[in-house]
Amino acid sequence: MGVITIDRHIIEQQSKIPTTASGQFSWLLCGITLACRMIASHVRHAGLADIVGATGETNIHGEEVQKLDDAANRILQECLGYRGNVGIIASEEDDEPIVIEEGEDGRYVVLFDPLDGSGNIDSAMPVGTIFSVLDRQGGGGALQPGCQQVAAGYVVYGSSTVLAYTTGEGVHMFTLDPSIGAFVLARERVTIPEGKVYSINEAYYRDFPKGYRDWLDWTKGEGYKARFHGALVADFHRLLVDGGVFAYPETGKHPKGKLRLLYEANPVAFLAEQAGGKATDGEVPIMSKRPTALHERTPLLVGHASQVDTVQRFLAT
Ligand code: FDP
Repeated sequence: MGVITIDRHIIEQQSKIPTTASGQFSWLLCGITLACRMIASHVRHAGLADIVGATGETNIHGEEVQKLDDAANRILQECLGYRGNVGIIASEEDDEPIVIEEGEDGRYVVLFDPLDGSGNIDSAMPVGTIFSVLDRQGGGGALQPGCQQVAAGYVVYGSSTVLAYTTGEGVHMFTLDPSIGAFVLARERVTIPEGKVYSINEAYYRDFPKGYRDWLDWTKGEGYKARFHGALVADFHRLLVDGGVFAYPETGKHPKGKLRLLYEANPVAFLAEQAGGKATDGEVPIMSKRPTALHERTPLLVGHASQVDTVQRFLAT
């Protein structure tokens, strides 16, 4: 069988689905994986080149833009801009979506957070890229519910660089082999193990809704471990590998949750469901939510199905 690179995997997956077998969709996904390899190289060289620290600007969310945020955003824009089939791109770093191709050729919308957890850069902690792909053929633009995603994935730039993606046929994981510059298949059809691990910023305990506080109290003495990286992609990757549950609920500072529905919660929810898990905002499934704004925020509870159910029982009381 030989080495299965991500490009080969994507093409083989797509050839199984006659409606998307034109190669156009594969060409689009290969643009994302190329961009992520380039971002990985920037992340690895961050301490060596003059690309650590802030640009001095703030983004639409009022957050300081890091130099690597800016570089990662430009790389994705560039790699997707010439695909020919990308109509709209929307990024955490840009106020408005960028229209690349108005006509029918611009069939896909790509939404992304180019460098998730960028607060981790200066301390050499993991960061990531996360993306969601929508089809415009049903007439929708960037504001489509998550259940209409045609692909989603992330790359975590950690002790190794790992990519996971889904096109609705399971979740597949690849490791970047730096010696050949390619993502190589590591695991196919990943499922979330149950795992007694929770990932939540417990420093906000007093600010969480009562159900979350009751659940956190209950976990003590139940054999749980806590893991929180401060980067959604890294925490979600750990969850896919080791199991458990991740939550970022409503807080006083972020009454609607902190994470962004379209390019953080939706792709994570699609991956989680494809890996046998669940993702909810505490009331409704994340992928059923109808977005009304590009940078809309949502509470997020995601993980192994039975672990999510346990939290929800506390939320319901
Ligand atoms: P960041 O702002 O550094 O990009 O995307 C929001 C996010 O990171 C998530 O990746 C992460 O889970 C969360 O914020 C961490 O927020 P807190 O520092 O409030 O815990």
